[in-house]
Formats: sequence, structure tokens, C-alpha cells
Amino acid sequence: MSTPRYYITTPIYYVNDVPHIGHAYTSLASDVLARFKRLDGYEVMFLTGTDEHGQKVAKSAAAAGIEPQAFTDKVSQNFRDLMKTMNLTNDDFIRTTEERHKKSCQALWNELLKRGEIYLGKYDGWYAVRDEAYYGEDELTTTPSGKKIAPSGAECEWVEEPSYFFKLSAWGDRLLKFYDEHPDFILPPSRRNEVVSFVKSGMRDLSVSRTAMNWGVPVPNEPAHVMYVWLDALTNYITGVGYPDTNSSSYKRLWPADVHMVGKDILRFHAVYWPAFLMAAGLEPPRRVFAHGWWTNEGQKISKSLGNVIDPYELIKTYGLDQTRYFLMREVPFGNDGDFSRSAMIRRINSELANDLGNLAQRSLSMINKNCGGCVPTRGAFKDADNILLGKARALLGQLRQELDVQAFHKALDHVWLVIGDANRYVDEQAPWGLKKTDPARMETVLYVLAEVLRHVAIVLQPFMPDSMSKLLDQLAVPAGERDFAHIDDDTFALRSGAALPAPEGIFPRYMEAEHAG
Ligand code: ME8
Repeated sequence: MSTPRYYITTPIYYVNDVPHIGHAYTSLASDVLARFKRLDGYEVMFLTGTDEHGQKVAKSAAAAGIEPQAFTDKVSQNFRDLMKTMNLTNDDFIRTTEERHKKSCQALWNELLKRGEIYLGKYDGWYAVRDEAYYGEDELTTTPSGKKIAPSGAECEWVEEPSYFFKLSAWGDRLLKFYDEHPDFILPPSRRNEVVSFVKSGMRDLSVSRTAMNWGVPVPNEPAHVMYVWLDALTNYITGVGYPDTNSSSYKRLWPADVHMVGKDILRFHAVYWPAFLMAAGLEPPRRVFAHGWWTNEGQKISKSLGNVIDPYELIKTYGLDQTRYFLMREVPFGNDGDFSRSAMIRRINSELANDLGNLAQRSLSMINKNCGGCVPTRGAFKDADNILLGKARALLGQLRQELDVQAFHKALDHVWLVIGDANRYVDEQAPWGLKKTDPARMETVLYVLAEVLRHVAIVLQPFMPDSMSKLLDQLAVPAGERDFAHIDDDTFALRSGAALPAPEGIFPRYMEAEHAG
């Protein structure tokens, strides 16, 4: 049987800003999926990168007094660094200023032109540089001073320029048919309804070139035009797998993408414009766009002007990398908006990581270390309580597969913590410390069950907390080649009684607020 493939992307981030928690969040969610699928035997392509053209980036470069290319070189590197710091396993990092990408955009343009999907006209209308988006008069509100404001809160300016248009208005029915035939194309479902009603309300043709500024991919044979930055940016998803060479083995293997992970702010571009561009060029649309929610900070919108941007580097330094990864994936039902609060983060670190999981591991492994000669305990006949707990641990992988297939990270973690809770109750009920004198063989069996439950938990949690779980698997002496999902269920890969174990070490320290200590 051939290896199944999985292609996942993050948005490519604008290089006008330093990376913040929002960027970290989308990329982290994509990383968890990429890691999960790799452990599950898939060939994974995980693509991220930076969006470097357009008026917004050109303005930021000018404000910094640097040429746009030099500016984007510098800021793009910050996003690469964030990927490393967060231990994200992207397979490629694309920059829209790269040659491979220009070539790909121009090829897509030529294809659309050839098929009569693009025509030359003139754009008279509103444009929001912050969103790099065109808006109709009917979508805007007017402030008392006469400023025009987009639904996103971005200020619009009036633009009049010669422009090429994409015949978006002709694609409404085909898009609706596509959504109908692919009910899971847009998740979560509430977002899908939003998109469907937008398309049903009728769409205007879309301006896809700019002449008022020149920081973009040149339109072929039209020196005065550069491509609209969203047409350029979206195309990265096919550039990354080898477009325009649609016969290349990477394109054939990996396109269409399985998931474009995005924030809800950019859903329309991904779920309306992008499939329309692709279908118009005779290419397949992606399989899914997942639009997650928006983080606020202690109840407030996150913005540079409010000075409350959450710096992922600071979080990692203060709370730890895996703690940060865990919190972000656990705190908010994926898809909903969420509020970032330090007290919630500390609560989860202390109660769920240090207490529930950390203590379970620590007390089980210390008892094994003290009472079983530092080896995997000898497993005797299982009683009902043992079989019930082991059964629940063994069911985890199937449950996680289902949840992650619809990007329900929080539910996946809930399943794991239910088993951790059961395991903690099992320790209390079985009281292995009391069995040492009365029934040492039973004590070994109980400790064996606990170690085996920990093995399951650690294997399935690797995508979320890779470093900590690799430490836990080290402490269980699980060989490096037996940590993927193919080695989880089968009893042959269960812990081997008598195998030597290293000395146990805590994995999740409690978080102490030093500043409040004195
Ligand atoms: O839109 N909460 O780039 P961008 C959650 N270049 N997620 C957030 C967030 C928040 N407060 N703030 C940002 C662009 N994000 C385009 C994309 S793709 C072909 C081009 C995340 O730098 C979220 O994923 O503005 C959002 O969609 C993305 O950052 C926007 O990043």
C-alpha cells in the first residue's frame, strides 16, 4: 500500500510586524497536526512562510527607512526564528519574494488570462491597506470626521487606477455547488454559513492588479501592473508543491492541500477567492479551510497601539515551551475566540501538567524505581480494574484520530486527561504502596499497568508536547523506533517486564510566581 499524504499550510505572515501570539497559535496548531500525521505513518508536507509584497509591507519598509527587499529579509527571519523557538516542524518556508514563487504567480496569471478569466478595466473604489482588501461602499461605516471604516476596523482610502479584474461574479454558483458537495470544506460549521451567505449575496469582479504601487510580482507583459497581493500570497500554497510544474511528483502527490489553517479574519480570501482562482485555472481546490478564532488579551483586543501584544518568546521563557504549547491548544475550543489570561495559564500548568500528569508519572516511576529494582515491573494476571484502565488508554489513539480529523485539539486533550484522571484514581484505589508487604506480586502488576498507561499517554501527547513526552518515554525506556502510532496498540510493543529504567525525574515543575513569593 502506498504511503498516505498530508499537506498542511499556515497563512504566510505579513512581514510588517514582529511575530506575536496569534501567529504562534496558527503555526502551532498546524504543527500538532503535522506531527500527529507523521506519527500516524503519513508523508507530511507542512508549509509556512512570509507574505512580503503589497502596500502594507512597502509602507512599513518606508517607515523603517529601508529598501523593501532588505526590510523583508530581516523581518522574514524573525518568523523563521519563531518556528525554531516553538519547536515547529515545517518542511519548507516560503517567501513570496523568491524566484520560484514569482514564476508560479506569473504562470497562474497566464493561465487565467488564457482562459478568459481576467480582463483589463479600471478600479474606482475603496481599499484598506491594513487588510489589503477592496470593499464596497455598502460594507463601510463612516466616522463623524468622514473616514470610511471597513468591518474589520481598518480605515479605507479611495483608489482610482487601471486594473485587471478576475471574473469572480461568474463563480458564485459554482462555489455554492462546491460548498454543497464538500460540506467539510469550511470548518467550523458556523464559519461555513458566513461564507455561503456572502457568496449568495452576489459578488463583484475582483481587482487583481495594482498600478498605484509597484512592490509586487510584475504582471506578465504589463510593466505598469503588479499583482494584487492576495492573488500573489494565496498562490504560495501551490508554489510550495512545485507549481507550475503540475506534472512534478510533489505536485501530484501533495495537491490538493488537506488543510489550510487560517484565522477567521482571512477566511473569505481562502474560502471564496482561492477556490475560485484555482477552479478558473483548471486546478483542484484545497480539501479544507479551517478558520480558528481570535485571541484577546485579558479581555482586550490585541493591538500594537494598545501595547498589549503577547510575545511568544516571553511566554516560553516564563512558563516553558511545552507548557505554552499545551495551554494554547487546551484553553480555547479550537474555532472559538479565546481570552489569554496569565492566571488561567498558571492554573492549567499547575493543576493539569504538574499535578495530574506530572504527579502521576512521578509517583508511578518513583515507586517502580524504589520497589522494582529500577526495572519495568513484572506483570501478573490482570484484574478488572486493570483491564478497564488499560482499555481506556488503548482507546485514546482512535479517539484522537477522530478529533484531529476535524481539528478539535481541545477535545483530543480532554480525552487524554480523562484517562489521566482515571489513572490517578486507580493509584489511590489500588494503593500499591500498601501492597509492598502484603502482596508484592500484585504491587508489581499495578505499577506495570500504570507504566503502560503512561506509555500510551506519552505517545499520543507527543504532537502537543514533544520535548516533555520524549523525556517521559526515555524514562519508560521506550526505544526511539517504537514511539510512533504503529507501535502503540499491539501488545508486542507493550513495556517489557524486567527492562532497565533510568532514574525518574520530574517533567512538569509547578509554576511559582516569584514576584509574589515575598
Ligand atoms: O493576513 N488571534 O497575514 P497576517 C488569533 N499575509 N490568530 C491571530 C491573531 C489573533 N489575535 N492575530 C493574528 C495575513 N493571527 C496574510 C495571509 S495567506 C495566503 C496570507 C493569525 O500576518 C491568524 O492566523 O496578518 C491570522 O489569520 C493570521 O495570523 C494573519 O496574519
